Amino acid sequence: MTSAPLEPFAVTIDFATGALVPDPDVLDRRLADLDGYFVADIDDPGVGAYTVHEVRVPPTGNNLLSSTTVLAPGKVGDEYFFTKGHFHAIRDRAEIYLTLSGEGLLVMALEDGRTVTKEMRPGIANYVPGHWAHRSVNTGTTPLVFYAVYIGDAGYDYATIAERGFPVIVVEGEEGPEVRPNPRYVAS
Ligand code: S6P
Ligand code: ZN
Repeated sequence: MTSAPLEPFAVTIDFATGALVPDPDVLDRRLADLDGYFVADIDDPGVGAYTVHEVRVPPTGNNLLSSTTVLAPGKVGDEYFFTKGHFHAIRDRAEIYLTLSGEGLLVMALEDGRTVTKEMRPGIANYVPGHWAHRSVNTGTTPLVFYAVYIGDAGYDYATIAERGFPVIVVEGEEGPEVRPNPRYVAS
């Protein structure tokens, strides 16, 4: 069955702030929402971690959803701030991240524990194939802003990451960011 055509439209993206015009659906994540995700304890749960600004489109398999994410700089213990990270509920759904400002790392993991980490900086478009969980990490001192485009029915599986963690963590080392095994990772 084919659906009726949508009306073409455009949004304006501020590359520095991630704000959209129009910007009807903004999700606000605080450190409290990341309770249990970091190795160290969170000092101040009220601190803002990231916002997600969604372009409003029906979440169906014939559409492309998109959003900007604005991830604050900061650390909990030695770990840089990150997004929760998720598999897509429909596992094989792919996604593209285009970094607009800031710097960071995109950590991706398969369910068997294999990981790939890629640089995020303005102008880099990262391809996240289906089946790879993905988490963005802000390793810089300014907000990390990126634009994500994904298949509309991808959905979210947060529970697997919440329960098992990612196989690796990103910490501040002597000479910059280091990717290390996550001591709290629960292998399958
Ligand atoms: C959606 C896409 C992004 C993230 C956003 C926040 O498939 O990957 O829009 O939702 O970066 O991360 P998270 O892990 O909290 O959804
Ligand atoms: Zn995703």
